[in-house]
Amino acid sequence: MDGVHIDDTPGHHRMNITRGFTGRPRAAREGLPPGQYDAGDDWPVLSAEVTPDLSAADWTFRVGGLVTAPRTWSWEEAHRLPAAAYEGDIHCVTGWSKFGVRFGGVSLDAFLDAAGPLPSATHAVAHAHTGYTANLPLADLTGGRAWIVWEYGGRPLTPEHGGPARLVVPHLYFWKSVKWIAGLELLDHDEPGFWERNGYHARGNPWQEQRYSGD
Ligand SMILES: Nc1nc2c(c(=O)[nH]1)N[C@H]1C(S)=C(S)[C@@H](COP(=O)(O)O)O[C@H]1N2
Ligand SMILES: [Mo]
Repeated sequence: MDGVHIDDTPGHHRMNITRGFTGRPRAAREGLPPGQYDAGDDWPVLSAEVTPDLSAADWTFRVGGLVTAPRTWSWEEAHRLPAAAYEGDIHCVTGWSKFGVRFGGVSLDAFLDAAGPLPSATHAVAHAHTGYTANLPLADLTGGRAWIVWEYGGRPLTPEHGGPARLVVPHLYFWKSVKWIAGLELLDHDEPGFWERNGYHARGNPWQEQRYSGD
C-alpha cells in the first residue's frame, strides 16, 4: 500500500497516512516533525464539539486561579491590548502539519502580565466556552509562545476554527490550541484536560512525538 505507513511500535496502534487526502504525494520537508505530513492548502476542522453560536459581543476571556488579580476581558478590552501575530507552522496529532500560517491577535503574555501569576503557579488549564479543556505547563504559555487570536490570514477567524477567538500554542500539538477560548485557570499542579484524560500526552511536543501518554 504505497503512501500508507503502519506504525508497529509496541504499544502504538495507529496508522499514519503519509500523503494528503487529495492523493498527491508530497515529499517530507524541512520543518516537518517526525510522523507528520504537509497538509498543503487544506486546513482540516477537528472538533470534539458542535461549533457554538458565539458572537464577539458574548465572548469573554478570563485569567483566574493562582494569580494576584483575576481578570475578565471583553472583546473590546482584549482588542485594546498590543496587537501581536504568529507566523509559522502548526502540527496536529492526527498527522497533518500546516506551514506558514498567520494568526493575528494578542500575545498571551499581555493577559498573564495583567493578572500576575503567583510564584506557586506552574500549570494551567485552558477552557473553552463549549466545555473543552487542555492542560499546559505555564512555561509553554509565556515568553511569546502563545497567543489569543481572532484573525487568520488577515481575515476574522471562522467559527469552525474557533472564532471569535481561540488559543494558539503552535510549538505543541494543535489539540492544546483551544477553540472558542474562555479562560485560563492557573494551578500549582498538572491537571489533565479533555484529550489528556483520554490517553493523550500531558505536554504534546511534536518534535519529541509526544502523542500519547507514555510516549
Ligand atoms: N474548544 C475546542 N477546542 C479544540 C478542539 C475541540 O474539540 N474543542 N479540538 C482540538 C483539536 S484535537 C485540534 S487538532 C484543533 C483543531 O483546530 P482546527 O479545527 O482549527 O484545525 O483544535 C483543538 N481545539
Ligand atoms: Mo487534534
